Amino acid sequence: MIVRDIKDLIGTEREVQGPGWTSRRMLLKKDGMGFSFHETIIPAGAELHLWYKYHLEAVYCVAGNGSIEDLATGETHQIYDGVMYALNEHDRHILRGGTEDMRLICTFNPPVTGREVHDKDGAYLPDES
Ligand code: 9YT
Repeated sequence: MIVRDIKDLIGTEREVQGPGWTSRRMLLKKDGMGFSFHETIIPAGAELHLWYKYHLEAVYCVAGNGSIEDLATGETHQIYDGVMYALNEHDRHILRGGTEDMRLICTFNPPVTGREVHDKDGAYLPDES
């Protein structure tokens, strides 16, 4: 069994930051679950252009607010405590922080391996190990 307290991850190798996001990676590929599991903080007002070409991601908001724009349809969906979105078609999107920092629980399939950050297209590169 794996039991982890987020407080023990802050400031370690498992905390990764990029422009407009901080990710605390509670489960990684090496933990052997077949998916990774993260807490992600998106500050108020942030704007991220993302396109997970090589991963599927599901995201569940547990605090704060923001929105996601689906670049295939032009639709924007509000995000707040209780809303989940799943990028089941590797959907290109813009994630926007709202008026309060968003706290998101995210899972990636296949799992991220460690300290991935987005490339110029907003993707994490595939794991080739
Ligand atoms: C929601 C999203 O994709 N934010 C970017 C960071 C990512 N969730 C991660 O690595 O935790």
